[in-house]
Amino acid sequence: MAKLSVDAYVRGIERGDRALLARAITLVESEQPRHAALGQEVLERLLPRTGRASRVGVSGVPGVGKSTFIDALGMHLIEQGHRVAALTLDPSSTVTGGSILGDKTRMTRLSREADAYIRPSPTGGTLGGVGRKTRETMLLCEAFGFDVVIVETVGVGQSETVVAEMVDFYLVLMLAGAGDELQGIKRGILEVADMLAINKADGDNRVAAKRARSDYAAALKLMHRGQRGWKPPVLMCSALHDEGLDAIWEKVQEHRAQLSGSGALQARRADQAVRWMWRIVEDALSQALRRHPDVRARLGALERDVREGRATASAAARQILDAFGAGA
Ligand SMILES: Nc1nc2c(ncn2[C@@H]2O[C@H](COP(=O)(O)OP(=O)(O)OP(=O)(O)O)[C@@H](O)[C@H]2O)c(=O)[nH]1
Ligand SMILES: [Mg+2]
Repeated sequence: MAKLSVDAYVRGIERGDRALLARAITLVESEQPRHAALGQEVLERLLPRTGRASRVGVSGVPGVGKSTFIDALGMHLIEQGHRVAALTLDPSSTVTGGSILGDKTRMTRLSREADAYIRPSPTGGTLGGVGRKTRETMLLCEAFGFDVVIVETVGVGQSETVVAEMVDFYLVLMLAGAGDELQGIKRGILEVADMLAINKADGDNRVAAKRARSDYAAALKLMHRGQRGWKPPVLMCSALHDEGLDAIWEKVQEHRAQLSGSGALQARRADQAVRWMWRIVEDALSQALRRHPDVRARLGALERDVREGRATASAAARQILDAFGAGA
């Protein structure tokens, strides 16, 4: 890749050069410190152009229909004059893995649109790193002029919290008839969701979807969530048959209007930015610790001692921290 200056990247993105957007994202994602630093400079320069987009997270178990949903919703939004970026974050796959390629093909309509941009977010590295890159990619897309950024993530493990921490609106897609266990739905996801939508509410599945809808609505009510005045609604849709998507988007806008009016949107983003800062710090600290020669020299033996009951976890932890020079 020929070297470009920070200026060239910034100007390229300002004038809407998609190839340069893609290259800037690659820089930000890079594991190579020099490239990553250049990416940071580009991002810093573009920061004033960010912040204007609607940031929406779409989560749910594999196969619930996230990509189909984003494809269909994205088309609606483009018809309304929006410009849509869709980022996919899947901690269980790598960029070269099948599922990412699958995502491209599953958003077939959106991927042909000039006003849309689809980009898989690489995983690998630590979780904080994953979230960081996706978040920074989101900011680059905003600076480029996408006014809706949708982040797709499988709602398992910690990726859901990482994504919830970078969006304005967190939508969880659900299936009717599948047990909560199967859907990996823990209390946690219900706590961060701004809306639940029962997808595949079509054909024979419609009745079950209605039942699931009232069950989840009741479950949410019991939780007494009204976080900053917003009560997460439970809707139904069929991404495949393009039903219920307008109603969902209306709710997203209602949420935005309500939170902007009260200043809660600014507050949410401010909290997210601070938490993001800490994630980066904690991530860097943990990497530095694992790389530290004195720590590395003792790690294997200490882990074995803990595993086999010769040392307590706290005693071993203290030795690791001492070796790192951070013992208290
Ligand atoms: N009947 C029905 N099928 C759907 C609907 N939405 C998606 N599907 C189908 O469900 C399958 C999975 O859809 P995807 O959109 O790839 O699901 P996903 O959640 O993105 O899956 P991963 O990215 O693998 O986690 C596909 O065969 C879709 O055609 C729907 O509303 N109704
Ligand atoms: Mg998908």
